[in-house]
Amino acid sequence: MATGEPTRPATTGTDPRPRTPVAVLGLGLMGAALAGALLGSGHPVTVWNRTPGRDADLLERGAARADSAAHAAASAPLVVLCVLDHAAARGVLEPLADVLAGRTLVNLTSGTPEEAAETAAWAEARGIAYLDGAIMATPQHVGAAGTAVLYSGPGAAFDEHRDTLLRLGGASAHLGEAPGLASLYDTALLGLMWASLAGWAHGAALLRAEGVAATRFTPFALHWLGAVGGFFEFLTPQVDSGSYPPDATLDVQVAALRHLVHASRARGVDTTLPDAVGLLMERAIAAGHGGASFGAVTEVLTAPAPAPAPAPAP
Ligand code: FVH
Repeated sequence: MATGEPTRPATTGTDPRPRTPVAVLGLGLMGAALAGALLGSGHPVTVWNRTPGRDADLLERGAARADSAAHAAASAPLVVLCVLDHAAARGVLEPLADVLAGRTLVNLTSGTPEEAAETAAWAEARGIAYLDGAIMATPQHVGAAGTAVLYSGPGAAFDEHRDTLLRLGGASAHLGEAPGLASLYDTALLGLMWASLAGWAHGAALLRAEGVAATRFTPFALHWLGAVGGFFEFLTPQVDSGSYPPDATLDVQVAALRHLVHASRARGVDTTLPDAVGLLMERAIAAGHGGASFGAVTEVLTAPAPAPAPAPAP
């Protein structure tokens, strides 16, 4: 059984609310950070990891070690799972069905919306309250007030453990009952991150071609991202309404994009990124949105690509 097994919820500091015991399964970089944040918030924490020996620091901080995942899960009403991927998660969970019944399982392993729905159905059929979650942070930011962990699944399960879950990230939110929502938001936000990082990298490469260091470029990039955030807010009601009155038309913007392609080519900088953005803009223009705002690009992103023009007759 779990050594030093917690016997009752603890309280801590000035916050008199009792601390729910939590079991943490998976002590990789993220799992260890999750367990550490809960320990730091006064929760009794029992930990388990597939490979022994990754819990030394946590034990020193008061965690209890379980000699199996089942013993860890049996130690707490709230079980947090954070392992490599969906296959690993299901491998851990399958043998725990009986011991998890009647408890709340929070799965913070990355996966697809479909995998989340599959695990949610597995859990529901076994009387396990299941929340899927996406951690929008790296381990060092777990537990911070500004950190967001996005959850989906039964609102009652989130409400029951809200205080505990908010101690993993003060900006966390419950997105809705559909189990795949957290993963869908996660992948959408990661897409925004990768596109933004790609845009920054392209700009840094373009300026480096003229001997300008990234340390000079990034402050301007950060300032400009503030304005770009304003563009998001300007376009949001347009995307929801399907009406795109322009601040700058796509016709005007695609002309400016061609300047980026020209400047890149003239400096030997790859144009894959601006070419891809230009393709989307051209498709929206071809669909009749040349006089619309950039928001009209969403119309072609959700529509099938036009069939390629037939090859000209010989
Ligand atoms: N690290 C990060 O910044 C990101 C932030 C966003 C969310 N991700 C997701 O969190 C999951 C865990 O990621 P991680 O960074 O903790 O990953 P590792 O440090 O490599 O630890 C992996 C743990 O998973 C265990 N594990 C792997 N395979 C299995 C298996 N078949 N059965 C049981 N456990 C397994 C591994 O155990 P061990 O190798 O120590 O025995 C680690 O505990 C992940 O979904 C990220 O996408 C992190």
